[in-house]
Amino acid sequence: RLSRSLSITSLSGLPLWEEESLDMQDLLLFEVSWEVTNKVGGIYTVIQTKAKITVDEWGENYIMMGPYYEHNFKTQVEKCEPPNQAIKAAMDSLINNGCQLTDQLQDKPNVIAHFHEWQAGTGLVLSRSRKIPLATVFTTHATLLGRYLCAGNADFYNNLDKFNIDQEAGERQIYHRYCLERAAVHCAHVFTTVSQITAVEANHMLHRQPDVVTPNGLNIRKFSAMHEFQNLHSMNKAKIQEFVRGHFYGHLDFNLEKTLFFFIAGRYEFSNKGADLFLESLSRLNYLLRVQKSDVTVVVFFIMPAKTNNFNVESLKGQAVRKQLWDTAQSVKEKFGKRLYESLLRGEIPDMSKILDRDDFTIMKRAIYATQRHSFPPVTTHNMLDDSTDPILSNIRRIGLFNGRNDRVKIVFHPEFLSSTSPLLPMDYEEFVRGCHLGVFPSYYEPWGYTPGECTVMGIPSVTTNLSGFGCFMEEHVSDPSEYGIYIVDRRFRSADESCNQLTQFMFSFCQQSRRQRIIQRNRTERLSDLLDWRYLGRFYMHARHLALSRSFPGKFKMDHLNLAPVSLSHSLRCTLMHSHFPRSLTMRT
Ligand code: G6P
Ligand code: 1S3
Repeated sequence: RLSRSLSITSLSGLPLWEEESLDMQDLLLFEVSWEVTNKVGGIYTVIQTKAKITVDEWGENYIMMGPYYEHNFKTQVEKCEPPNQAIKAAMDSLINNGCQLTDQLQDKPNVIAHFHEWQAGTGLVLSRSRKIPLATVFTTHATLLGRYLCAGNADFYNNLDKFNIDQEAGERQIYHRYCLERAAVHCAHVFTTVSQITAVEANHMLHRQPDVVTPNGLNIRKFSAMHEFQNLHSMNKAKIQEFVRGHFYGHLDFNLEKTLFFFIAGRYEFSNKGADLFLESLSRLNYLLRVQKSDVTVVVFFIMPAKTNNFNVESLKGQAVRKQLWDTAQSVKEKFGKRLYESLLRGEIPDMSKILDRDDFTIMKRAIYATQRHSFPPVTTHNMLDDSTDPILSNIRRIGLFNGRNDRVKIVFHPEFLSSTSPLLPMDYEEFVRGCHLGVFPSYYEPWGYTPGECTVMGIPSVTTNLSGFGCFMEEHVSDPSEYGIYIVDRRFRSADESCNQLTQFMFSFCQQSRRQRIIQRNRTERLSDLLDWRYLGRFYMHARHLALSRSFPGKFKMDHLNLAPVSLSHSLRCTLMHSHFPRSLTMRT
């Protein structure tokens, strides 16, 4: 049997492999996650975007396992026959005997089982305790305790080594889940996290240092010509502009050609995802744009799902009013055109002041009258169930960004993920991102953070932080990320107030760019996308799998120890994390 020798050399800290193909014939790879075909958050994106390169490598020997939801099954996958006897036997056994495992695996192929997160970890713990011969990998995309502590406003990074983790888990009533997570981590032959910052966190919260860091990639779609993705920006921006025309009807005293669209999107974790810092910075940006008498307007979208009972009337009315104006303009245009045409046929240039009659003017006046409103354009597009306590709304009330006429920063809070079938903003997420100018993701707790990466591969600049896996990765591998449209807010070495000013400054400078500068910057941003391609980052997963094989079946699979340099935390990052001060609390302006 061929052992795969890995020779790792470092290119800016990233390993390079000398490929040697592994004999896959007697191998099976299972990947198990609650988010296989089931979109809860970022793990779904990992699994879904990585599928292609894994299938390229493993073909029919790659099997994913996830929860069965009929709708997802019908819309995302195709039913097929089990690809081989071993799988068929396993499935028959499951079907006939409930979820019991038989000894089908004893003389069958060697199996690698890769589990994601604590929900799937149960399978890992059980298979080890029942001594089933599997090579196991466990990946955590965030530690349970880390997420809870941060969301609870703990001064997390300054106290990483001081938490009594058992006690903290108990107090937060997640002890059972935390134990499962910790057991899976310790049972796995190979443990991985999605970034180095989460590796440090895991070391403290789960007491095991990851063997491999497996950064998250994306499926990069390459355009043959640069202008293609720029055209997509233009087309999708036009759709957002249409929405804005409706939403701000009666208050459209700003120039849409000089209006920039910023957005934040993701799981609604107010301070973890940095919505607190963002709102405070927007208030400062509004002030700066006003005192500088800037003619630029910024419309900021918050796309974070919260509890609602559907769209609100005012937002729907906005789109209806816009549609009515459009229909009126079309019908008047048609009449105008017809009369003009008939007049030209008679060889006459018509009297323009008489070409429209009294009825036409009445229709137009009525349409204009309908655009009058006595309230500000709404901040939310939906009826919020927790309106009075919602953190985004409460902070908007505090800073007073109510979409007033004089505000240069306007806010639209869309508390639901986007959909191309929405009656309000009929766009899917990708179209929306392409149409925006800047994504802003100033997270405090973000093991990786797909959102800025997704912006990058679409050529849209974004803001991230040096507390996010993605931000650290970019800082490590790109000499000046801001040159490429990736602005990294320092939330590590600066006070919260300073971070806020830094973010304000990034956004203010962005507002001062000319259209030409923005186009050039988008071209540069898009060029970074190769770095995030699974074709490149997928090798970390390969490495994890090989390590697991060599640890679980040492007689059969050997790693070339001479060449193997473990992919672990870079020393400098570990030192920084250990010895730096991390500002936590954000002192809000009153
Ligand atoms: C793309 C299009 C251009 C358009 C520009 C608008 O680059 O190809 O035709 O002028 O977008 O850029 P802006 O940053 O103003 O939305
Ligand atoms: C997690 O999802 P989240 O947004 O709750 O996993 C993602 C995929 O690895 C990661 O990008 C994100 O930072 C984590 O937080």
